[in-house]
Amino acid sequence: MLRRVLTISIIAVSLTGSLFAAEHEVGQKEKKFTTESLKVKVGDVVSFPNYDSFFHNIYSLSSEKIFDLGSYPQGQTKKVKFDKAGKILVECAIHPGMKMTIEVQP
Ligand SMILES: [Cu+2]
Repeated sequence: MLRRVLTISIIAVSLTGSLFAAEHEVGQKEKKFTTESLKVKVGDVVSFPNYDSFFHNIYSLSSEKIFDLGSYPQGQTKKVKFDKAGKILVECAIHPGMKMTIEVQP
């Protein structure tokens, strides 16, 4: 009985977690990110649409979220889920001037 209650509450917690997870957008436009900084919550997803007519390659080497989206053309969007709190520096491998930070709050 106790085990069943525990299982149900674990399912409820994980369901609420995903229900409240928000999706944010950080576009790439004119060789810049559409925002220099963004605050999200743990579990949120950020999409990175490319609005430029050339390729971008979004990545991060910050220990809380290491990722590399590879290079992709105009019209394509890639998504990243942030599952750990911290400050993440996001850069573009093709354009060294492109930088922005995502603060993931617990
Ligand atoms: Cu770029």
